[in-house]
Amino acid sequence: MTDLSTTVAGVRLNGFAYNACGVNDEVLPQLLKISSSDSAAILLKSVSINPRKGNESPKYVVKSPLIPGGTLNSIGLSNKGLEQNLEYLKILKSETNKPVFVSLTNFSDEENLELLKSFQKQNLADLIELNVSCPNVGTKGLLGYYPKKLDDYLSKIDEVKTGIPLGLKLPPYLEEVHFDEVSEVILKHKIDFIVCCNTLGNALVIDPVKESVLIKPNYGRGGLGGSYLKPIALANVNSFYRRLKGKVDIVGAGGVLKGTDAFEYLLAGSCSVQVGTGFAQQGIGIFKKIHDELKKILESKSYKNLNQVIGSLKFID
Ligand code: RRO
Repeated sequence: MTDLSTTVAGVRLNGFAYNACGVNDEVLPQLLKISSSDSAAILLKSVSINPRKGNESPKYVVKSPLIPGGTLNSIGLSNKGLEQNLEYLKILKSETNKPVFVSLTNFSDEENLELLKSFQKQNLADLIELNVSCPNVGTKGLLGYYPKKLDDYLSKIDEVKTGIPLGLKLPPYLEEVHFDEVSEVILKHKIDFIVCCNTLGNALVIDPVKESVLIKPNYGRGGLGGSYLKPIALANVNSFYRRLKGKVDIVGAGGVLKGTDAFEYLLAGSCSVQVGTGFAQQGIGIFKKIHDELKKILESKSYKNLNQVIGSLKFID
């Protein structure tokens, strides 16, 4: 029997995969559905202090022959706000033993600190993910792409850190120097885990028949997710794994649609994966599917647990 349990920043999960932030995780009925599924944790949609409606529709292409391998979104950070999410957390923690994770928006350092303090005071979240990589709001640039600004921001966060493990949801990086610089910042601030990675921002999909974009916001551009992202996200996981191994846990995200995808993330160095596009396209059953398929793969290779595989990717001499 292969054991699929794992830990992220010391939090025990009884499976390898859980829901990615932003897919079917904004309101209580959706969260309760995740709670009763095979998702190994429940991750709430990124929270801002005030409720937000997000961008105008159409804003999310989930299944289209024009983008068969993935999704395009410019949801614009719709969420029910701090107060409501604190309430959701209370309900979820009283109804389930599953770990419940929170994601915080990054509109300003002040707002971020207030959000962080509120969740720390309530002390119910098992993990807090700081989303420094939403590609669809604001024009000041993604914090994740500016290591110096990220460093300054995390210095403020350091001052209010408590016992709840803290992680960063990072954007996809494409340059070696980014992996070096961001790793340095992560180690300096003793970040407990990272998630690699958010959608690839400002992608454009065109309908040649209608001669039109597919989504309304931002001239049709949005975050690209799914299979298109997988090779990039795997490279991000492994590039950080080689730098942070043993010090910072890495959660993979991007195109986990089946068991083999999850297995590849394990090889690259992930201790867990988030499922976004797969959940949006295939529904709640995907968590059991990935669990069963991954188990089969590991058993066929006689692996007894995930630790035997994490980061064991072979390179060519
Ligand atoms: O809500 C969104 O538009 C969104 C967010 Br917060 C994010 O982190 N990543 C994404 O692709 N969309």
